Amino acid sequence: TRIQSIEMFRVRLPLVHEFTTSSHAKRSLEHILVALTATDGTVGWGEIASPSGPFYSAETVESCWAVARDHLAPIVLRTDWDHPATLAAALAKVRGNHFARAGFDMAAWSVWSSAHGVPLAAALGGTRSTVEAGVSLGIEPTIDDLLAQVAPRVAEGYRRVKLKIAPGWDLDPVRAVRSAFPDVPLHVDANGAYGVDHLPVMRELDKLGLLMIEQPYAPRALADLADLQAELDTPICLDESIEEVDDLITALRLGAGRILNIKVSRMAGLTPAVRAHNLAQDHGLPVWCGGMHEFGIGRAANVALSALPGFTLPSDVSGSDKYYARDVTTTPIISTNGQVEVPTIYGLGRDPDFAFIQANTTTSWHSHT
Ligand code: OSB
Ligand code: MG
Repeated sequence: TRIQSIEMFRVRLPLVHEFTTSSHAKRSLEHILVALTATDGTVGWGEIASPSGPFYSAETVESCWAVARDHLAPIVLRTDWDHPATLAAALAKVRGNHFARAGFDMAAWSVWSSAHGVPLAAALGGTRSTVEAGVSLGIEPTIDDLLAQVAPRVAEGYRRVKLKIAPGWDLDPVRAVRSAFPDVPLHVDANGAYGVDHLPVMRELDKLGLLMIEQPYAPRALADLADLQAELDTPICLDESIEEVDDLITALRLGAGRILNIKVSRMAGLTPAVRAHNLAQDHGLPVWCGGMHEFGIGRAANVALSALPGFTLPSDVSGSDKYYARDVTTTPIISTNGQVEVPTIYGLGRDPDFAFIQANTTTSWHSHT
């Protein structure tokens, strides 16, 4: 396969509800949509879902845009590939910049699965026809505000609720949700905001019957995470710590966690995400698919990935409506009673709404052979 043309669109969409994590708050998101056109006319879309600021990872929308334009697009235009893994290997000559690379890897999988007439999920090795969806809820001004966010999601049938925590917003809100919704599977995500000095808080969290504690310590603190896991009954789930399959090998050796959140963006695309899934499965480590508030393109890729057999825990693949009044695809992703259908049509299974994308594009860029 040869790509003859690349288009990029910086698209800004407002969030229906402000989202706050341990590091920052956001009201709207700007993601970069990538469209690749092969010489045979097949088009594939991908999404670079980087946050605007360098708080989740070192990348920003600006850094993604520059790296995509100056380094990744030229590689895509000059590489001849028969499988997306070949293109991913060429893109991996660029170190880091995983969100930017993920957009192109995802678009290559879209091209490949369309050209071969197979659904993306099947192309990746997926076996499920529906995937289980959970929701991720941000830090709220008050516990009552948080309970008001949890109630409708539980009523909608989401399979688990994840609460963002940070020092000062942890035991009280989690206990309040636990007692208001005693049967809802619950987990917490600290985005690395704690450290070894917070062991007493971790011990209290350990008593709350949580499914997991996601990324309690900083991304590189694998040795301390291993010590913490040895102290706790609750599984630690790794997110920011695992950017490379090699990080997962280290984490498995150390025993730094018992669950893995696989994010397409964080891993640099679907190709390494599938490899991480396979390695985790070999080691009996349950995985689920994390999100970056993706628009419909990246969200469709997350649904396809979640169809792989090792994704045995509910993924952050909530319906588009949880974040956006209107999405960039002609049909939104819908969760019904906590289940999202895996498309059976070839390719990504969602069509971009081109007029809507253009209407919300702040900057676009085009390059061709
Ligand atoms: O850690 O999982 C995270 C969003 C931005 C940055 C980090 C994270 C998140 C989420 C969003 O939790 C989950 C979703 O996309 O539904
Ligand atoms: Mg996380």
